[in-house]
Amino acid sequence: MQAALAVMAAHTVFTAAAAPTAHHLPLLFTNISSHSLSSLPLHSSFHGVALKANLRQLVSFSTPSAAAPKPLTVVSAAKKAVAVLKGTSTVEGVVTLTQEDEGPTTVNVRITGLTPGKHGFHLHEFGDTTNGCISTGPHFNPNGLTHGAPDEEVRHAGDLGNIVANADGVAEATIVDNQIPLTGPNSVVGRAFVVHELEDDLGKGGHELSLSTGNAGGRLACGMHFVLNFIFWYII
Ligand SMILES: [Cu+2]
Ligand SMILES: [Zn+2]
Repeated sequence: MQAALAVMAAHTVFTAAAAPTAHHLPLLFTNISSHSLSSLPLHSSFHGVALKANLRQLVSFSTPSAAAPKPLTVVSAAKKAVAVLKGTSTVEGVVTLTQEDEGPTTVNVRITGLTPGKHGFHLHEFGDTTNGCISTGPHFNPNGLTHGAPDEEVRHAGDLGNIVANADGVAEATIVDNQIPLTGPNSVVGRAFVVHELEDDLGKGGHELSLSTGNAGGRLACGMHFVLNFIFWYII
């Protein structure tokens, strides 16, 4: 039996109205905007599961055959997401995430308008910015642990430590982390990144807030407008 490896990428912007029936569309590309999904009555942890089912159906529908479509076996998937951070100040930025299959997530961060030095950077629980960054809630913490450094076992999943702004107020960082996958129950989709006014003390500052927030001060900018872009490698 011969098997060939092929690549299929996904690229379709779902609107809130189209999302519930998206699996009927014979499209090869799928971009999921959590900004539009957030208006749907879905719990954020549900997104990854729903997405998987829809995408598998998309793959089946797209088979170019007059006969009954043969199910395709997805052997690898690269996932990508983007969040645009904004706030009430001049601080703004873009966070890009990529994940190969079930491997670690690579987070590329570029934020401008900061004061030089360290700033706490976290994934917060809710992708809700209706009341500014405060409505993103606490640090994403599915395991019920206390706040910590990203390289420690005891940490919130959303604890990504500090990013460092240079003299021009620009912070650029690449973070590789195992606790913030792009799909599944602990998915980043439907949550928000937040950059803070102050340095995160990583739970060691001895302040009353150290074990909950790292005492990182106010929330300068936040973003939850994720777009998921899947690229599949599958056997035909
Ligand atoms: Cu935070
Ligand atoms: Zn935390």
